[in-house]
Amino acid sequence: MKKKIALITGASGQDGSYLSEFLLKKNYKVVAGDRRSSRNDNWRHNFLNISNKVIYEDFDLTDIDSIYRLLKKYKFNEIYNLAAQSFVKTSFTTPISTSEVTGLGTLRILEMIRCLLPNCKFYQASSSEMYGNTTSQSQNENTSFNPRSPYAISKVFAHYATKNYRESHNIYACSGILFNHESPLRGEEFVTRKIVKNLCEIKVKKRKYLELGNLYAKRDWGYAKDYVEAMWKMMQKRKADDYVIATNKTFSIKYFINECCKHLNIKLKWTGKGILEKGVDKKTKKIIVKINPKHFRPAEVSYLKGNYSKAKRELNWYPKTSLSQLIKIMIKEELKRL
Ligand code: NAP
Ligand code: G4F
Repeated sequence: MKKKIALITGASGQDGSYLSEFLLKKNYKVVAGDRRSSRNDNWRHNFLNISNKVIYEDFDLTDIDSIYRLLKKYKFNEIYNLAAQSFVKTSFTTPISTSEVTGLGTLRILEMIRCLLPNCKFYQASSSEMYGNTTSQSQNENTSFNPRSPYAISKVFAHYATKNYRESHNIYACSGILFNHESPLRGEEFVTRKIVKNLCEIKVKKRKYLELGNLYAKRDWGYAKDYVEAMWKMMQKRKADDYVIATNKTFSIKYFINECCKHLNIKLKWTGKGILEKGVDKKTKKIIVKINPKHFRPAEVSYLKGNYSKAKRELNWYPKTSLSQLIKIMIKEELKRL
């Protein structure tokens, strides 16, 4: 049978790396759309040992020429659009470039698919950030969006552009509304990896303390490796649709820190309130967690919890890794790196 060809934009990121590995195992030819100008190697692909197995092609979502060139060169069966300026905090200081990449970039690909490869399937990486300031207990495909950052606004634009190309141009275009998902391959700027990395460094006496912003935001955290399977499953349906991918559980940042400390055998005691709140190591009596207001956001998303019933029903997808297991996986790799 002829190999399927997939393009992954953002292939060098956390999800792009796991998805490349997943599709290679499914015998796809994987083309990695790669913004080489930003670095000259890919630590995630090296970690997964896939650098020699994917085909790297220069690609930038802001450059329509690079999209045109790739869609002319390969007869893609599937395109997974994972590229984005994905760090919410930075989007407040770079709102225009974030919209260019994360919002308009998606439209550029959709338009090129319409003109050049109308039979190619398209996956859009939508985000639970789109729910923003939500009042619902758990969010599903029908919950309304109330975005709170330039990043989330761009994702809402891209989400509706995807739906619009499905409805008006008959393109197979689907969106996965993914809640936060983490792994040892998560960028160091995101809160889970930052906590794990810093606490491991504290444990081996390479760091004195960890500084964070809002400890009381709640997130629905899953394991990235489980989530890329859902992306692929969405693309194998007869009819394109949108799906929430989540765990239906939510925990605060403070809970995440406490769990990491348990795994690392650090006995933590919390004292103080507001920006004076601190985590003290009971054994050494040293402050190891502090608040730094520079990590607060101009507008916060306080609560997210995703209802993945539709994905369970229609894709037979469900999360396989608990938060405690995820923390264990992340700590194990972090300690190896140290
Ligand atoms: P990530 O690790 O930050 O990866 C983002 C990727 O996008 C990187 O490979 C980056 O390449 C690339 N990129 C950035 N700007 C680009 C541009 N102008 N042209 C081409 N590529 C560009 O993100 P992730 O966690 O894997 O997330 C994947 C996607 O899912 C993103 O769209 C994100 O917004 C979305 N999402 C993530 C989560 C989550 O919890 N992880 C949840 C919901 C949705 P460089 O290496 O060159 O910077
Ligand atoms: O880890 P975060 O930066 O992730 P955030 O903002 O939820 O966004 C991630 O998940 C989205 C899905 O919902 C994706 F679409 C997006 O691309 C990205 O992958 O922050 C999580 C929470 C926030 O409430 C933040 O205020 O942690 C809080 N936090 C507290 N202190 C901190 C810190 N976040 C970071 N990054 N750094 C801190 O020091």
